Order: sequence, then C-alpha cells, then structure tokens
Amino acid sequence: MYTQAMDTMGKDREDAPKPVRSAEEAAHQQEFDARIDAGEFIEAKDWMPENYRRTLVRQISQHAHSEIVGMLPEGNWISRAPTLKRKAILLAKVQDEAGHGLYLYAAAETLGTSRDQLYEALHSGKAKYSSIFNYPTLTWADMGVIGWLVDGAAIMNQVPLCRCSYAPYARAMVRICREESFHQRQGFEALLTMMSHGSEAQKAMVQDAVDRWWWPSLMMFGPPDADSPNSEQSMRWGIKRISNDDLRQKFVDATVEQSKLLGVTMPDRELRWNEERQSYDFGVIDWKEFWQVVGGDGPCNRERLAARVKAWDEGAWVRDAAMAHASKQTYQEAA
Ligand code: FAQ
Repeated sequence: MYTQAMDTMGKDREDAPKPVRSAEEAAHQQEFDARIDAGEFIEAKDWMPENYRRTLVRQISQHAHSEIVGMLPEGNWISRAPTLKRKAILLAKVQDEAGHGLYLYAAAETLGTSRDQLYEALHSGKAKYSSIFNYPTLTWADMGVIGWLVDGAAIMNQVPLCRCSYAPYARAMVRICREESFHQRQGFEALLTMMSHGSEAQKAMVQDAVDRWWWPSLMMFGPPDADSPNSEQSMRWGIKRISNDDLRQKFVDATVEQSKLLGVTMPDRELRWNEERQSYDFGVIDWKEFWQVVGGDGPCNRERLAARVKAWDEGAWVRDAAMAHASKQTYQEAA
C-alpha cells in the first residue's frame, strides 16, 4: 500500500496526478522561492514544497545511513590497533560517526519522517548509503587511508552543506565538519608515521591501501554532473552549493599535493598538472563499478547490511527495556 510517509523517502512519483494549487499555496510557493533566491535559511516549521521536503529526507537519511554503516569498516580494526594511542583515537572516531548519524537522523525527523521509517528503509535495502563503505578494510593502513581520503572527501563535500538552505541540516553539518577535520588529520598523521618511520613492508602496505581506496574515494562525490538527475534542482534550491564534478576536482587537487608529502603515488597514469586549468587532469572513473556498488552488488554490500540488521535485532531487548522504564516513570509521575 502506498503511503505519504513512504513517498517522503523516494523520488517524486511522476505518475501521480498533479495536485491543483490553491491561491494560498501559490502564495506560499512564491514566498519560498523568494527566500531561497535571497539566500535565506528555511526552518522546520516554515512552509516548503513537498519536493523540497522529499529531496531533503532522501539526502539527509542517506547521509545518516552512511555514517552508521561507515562505522563498520573501521570497527573491524578497533581490537587490532597497533598501540593503545591508536586504539583510543580509532574508538573516538567511530563513536563520532555514531554521533553524526544521530544528528542527521534528528535533522531528517524535523521533516516529518520517523526514525523507525528511516531504519526500516535501510534494513530492507531500499535506502542508499555511500558506496565507499562497501569496500573491505584489509590492513591497518586502511585505517589511515580512510581518515585521509574518505574523511577528506567527506569534508570536501560537507563544508558547502554547512550553507545548505535547510537550517537544521546546515547546523548539524557545522558540528560534523569540525569533527571530520580531526578524523582526516589523524588518518594523515598515522600514514605519515608509517611512511617516515616505518619498515619497507609498512610503506608498501600504505601504498597498497592508497591503490585500493583512491578510485572509490573519487566515486563518493556521485556521478558526473551530466548524469546526476538530482543536481540541477538541488542546486536551484540551495541544498547543494557545489556540483559533484567541481567538488571531485577540488579533492583531487588537494590530495595529490598531500600525497607528495606522504611519499605515495596515486594509481592513475593519466594524473598530471594542467598548467592552463591550474588543476590536475585525471583518468576516467569506472562508473560501471560505481553503479554496481550503488545497486547492492559491491564487495561488502551484503555483509554490511546483514551486520546492521543483526545489530538492530539484537538490540530489541534494550529498546524494549528503555520503553518499559520510560513508561513506568511516566506512570509514577502521573500517580
Ligand atoms: N554512494 O543525482 P545524484 C562520510 C546516488 S559520509 C551511493 O548526484 P545527489 C563520513 C544518489 O543518492 C558520506 N549512492 O544525487 C564518514 C542518487 O540516488 P537516488 C556520505 C550515491 O543526492 C567518513 C543517484 O546516485 N555523504 O563519508 C553516491 O544530488 C569515514 C544519483 O546521484 C553524504 O551523504 C554514492 N557515493 O548527490 C563516515 C553527503 N553518489 O537518491 C565513516 C550528503 C550518488 O536519486 C568513515 N550527500 N549516489 O536514488 C550529498 O552530498 C549528495 O547526496 C551526493 C549525491 C553528492 C552524495
């Protein structure tokens, strides 16, 4: 059965009959458009077009799911961190990611979608989350490379979201970006330590991790602008401020310079400085691989989803106990 709540997580239903607009609604729309054009922020209680609401629920919930699923590849290494210091840093980072997921679920809830609906969409495989978290973490160097490249790409994409037109999302992003910045630095520092003081085997392990994560990191920014169905409208609404391709290019330009400091090589023979554009040219991304991973057929998609569903099922007794405790308190207060 089709419900409006389900629709908030999907795309516009093109086959649905277009509603007839009242004069009042048309006035609301006009005011909304003027506020967007003036660069104003929209708050949860403000009137907004349904498509704007749906687009935000889609993006914010995908973002929240990415943070929560994104805990899994690194969680895999907490018990195997090489020193107490690295273990403490990794634990803190993974906990931060849980926090980011919670801020984002809360931001999505302000749009009228419940947390249970969002989780249901993730657990049933209907909702998307970032492609990057469907790759395996094979060595300790992957922890450094995730910080450097994955968090680095996340920051590049998320700093403009601090100016997103929907205020609750923008506010969540300010806090998230501050923490992501620490995540990126710890990753770079862990790699620098291995590259400057490590054994030959450790250096080779870092290079191997860079080789495996470079291309998937570039895919994090989404499809090329020409193949991005949501970009144009999202840019017009001020949800996205910089396009997928422009952010990807900024990321390449920043990280290639950082790779020189580390002493690693990006696995791309076509990577070279373009004097005219004052930017790096880079090779062609394997978009077939990207769509395959987004479609649920990446190296770890099934494992990631199964881990989330298992955690949800095994946590049922905690949720039940918390609800029983809360209702007992309410009963006592009322008595
Ligand atoms: N993976 O038309 P567009 C992190 C989908 S957080 C999977 O360009 P849009 C922190 C897209 O949803 C990382 N799907 O879409 C961390 C759409 O499908 P739909 C997550 C992707 O929304 C670090 C379709 O392709 N960050 O890393 C991907 O305008 C370390 C067409 O694409 C965010 O979510 C992808 N990579 O632009 C945690 C940031 N790319 O929904 C742990 C917020 C595209 O129409 C450890 N999101 N798709 O069925 C955004 O900025 C945007 O949503 C984009 C996509 C740029 C991701």
